Amino acid sequence: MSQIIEVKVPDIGDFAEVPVIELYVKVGDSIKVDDAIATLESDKATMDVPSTVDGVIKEVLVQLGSKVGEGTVLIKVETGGAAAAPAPAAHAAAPAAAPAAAPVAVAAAPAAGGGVVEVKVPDIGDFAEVPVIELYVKVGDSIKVDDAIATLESDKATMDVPSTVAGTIKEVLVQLGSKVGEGTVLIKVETGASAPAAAPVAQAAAPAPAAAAPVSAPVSASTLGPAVASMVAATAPAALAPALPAGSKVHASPSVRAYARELGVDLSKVAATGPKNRIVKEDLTKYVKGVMSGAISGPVAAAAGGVVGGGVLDLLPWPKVDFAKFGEIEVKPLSRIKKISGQNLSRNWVMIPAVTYHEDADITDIEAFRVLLNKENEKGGGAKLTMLAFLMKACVKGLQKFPEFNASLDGDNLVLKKYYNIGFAADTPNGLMVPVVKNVDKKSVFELAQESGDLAKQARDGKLKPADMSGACFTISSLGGIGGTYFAPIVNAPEVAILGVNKSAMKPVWDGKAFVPRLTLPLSLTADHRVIDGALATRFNVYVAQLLADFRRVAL
Ligand code: CAO
Repeated sequence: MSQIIEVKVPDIGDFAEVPVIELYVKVGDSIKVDDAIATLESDKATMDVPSTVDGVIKEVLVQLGSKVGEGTVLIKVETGGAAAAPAPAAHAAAPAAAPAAAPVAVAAAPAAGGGVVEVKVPDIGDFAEVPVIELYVKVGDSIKVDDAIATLESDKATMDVPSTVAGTIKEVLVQLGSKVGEGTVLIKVETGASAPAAAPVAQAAAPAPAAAAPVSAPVSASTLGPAVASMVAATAPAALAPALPAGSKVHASPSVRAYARELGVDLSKVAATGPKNRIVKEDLTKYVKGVMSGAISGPVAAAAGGVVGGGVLDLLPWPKVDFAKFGEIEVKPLSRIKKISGQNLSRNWVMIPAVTYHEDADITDIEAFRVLLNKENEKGGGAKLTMLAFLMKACVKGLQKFPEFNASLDGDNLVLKKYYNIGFAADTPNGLMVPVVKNVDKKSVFELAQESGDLAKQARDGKLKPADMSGACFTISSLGGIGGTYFAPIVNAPEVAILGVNKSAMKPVWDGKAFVPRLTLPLSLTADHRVIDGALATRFNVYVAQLLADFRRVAL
């Protein structure tokens, strides 16, 4: 039985009249739990309000600029009979994530005539250990009241922490990934008369180029992923003039920032059209389209002017063919999963300079061992051991030996993870899904077989939850049950490598005296060349093959 459920603004602290500055939904949209409905902006912070239900939107009760407070109904959603309605009224299930937008109350007032003032994390609700996912400041920067210091991300929302004072930053006490809570000191700022009035080194040293002046450097890889950047460079060898003067702070909601991070776009290059010079999602989309086509419009266009269209790599529009002219056709919409995974795959294919490396692993002994254990197990009724489970264990050992594989690129930094979660591609009737087995290093091969089997079943039954598909460090794509010899899997960003596996086959292997039959497993490792070079990738492959050839090594 379907029902209509209201989704309301959760507890957002003491604010009663907070404007809606972005609205992501319209009547007729389908929405899932945690999808953003709108962004609200108080004096001091912006916050996304996520949906608490799955369903189809029947009514949108606010518009851009509407003033809302706790309990304001944002949308009415028709939930399907099968839809998991976590609570009859949305407010009951209001995400605890609602970041309390309370102003920074804990910062001391700037001392008259100057002094060093600490700026702390304000009341952010019940969250004590919220990671810093973006940091916008460094020592020596000058900062104004309301300039963003950092973005924090809880389970359900992201929020910017603005400065409450103006001055020069003397100390930055957190870094990317630091866990913070209410009261954590983020920065120390020298305020007042003693603080330099003018912009400090970073800004003074980099005057903004005039928008119309061509710049000689090519488009930087950090502007947009390197593959895109190189396409643009080929088309328009002039660099893009920044939309903002170098060093300026950009204004954008957490969701826009997250989207920009996903696309690899430097927001300072994007021209803002939103209120108070905010970058809205459309600005970002327009910027990316402009870069992709080499026809940047607005303030950015001037720099590329005169060059666009001259290159050999101009992107052509997707071919539009009237197939019916040539014979009978049937039009079938792509499944939702195919649409989403298609976008991710395209981005990863275009933006990651990936190389695939092949290796053969001798799995004669481990396969015999697996078959033996499964026979023994049949009697006991235990979980069936799969090659995938052994592969997971071997890969984690590889990640531990070569930590660059257990990493993600974040701008100019490499984030090295100390946990070992492995995603695996699962072929489902609706398309490709990647469930994630967590803490593989702490589980036995039996547990891994059981858990990956359960997750693969849930994937096929369409029952995976977002949490089951997040947090992977590395992915395995096994086509071994189907066949094939080798293939080139696409890296699942922001991971930096993926291992593809095909069907094992008996092959003659020279042992120094004679050819002997060995069961051989073809491995295909694709790695992001920005992080992993060919020598390292081959070392990883050789190591994993060694572990599979003699699984006792995993215990060492
Ligand atoms: N070589 C030879 N045989 C293999 C093998 C290999 N590398 N891997 C699995 N097999 C065998 C299994 O032992 C099993 O045989 P039995 O039934 O006789 O025991 C059979 O093939 C079927 O295995 P499976 O594929 O169902 O199970 P799995 O645990 O090996 O894999 C899963 C699970 C989820 C990885 C798999 O079902 C799947 O969905 N694979 C597709 C992944 C995919 O689509 N990748 C492409 C992504 S890019 O487009």
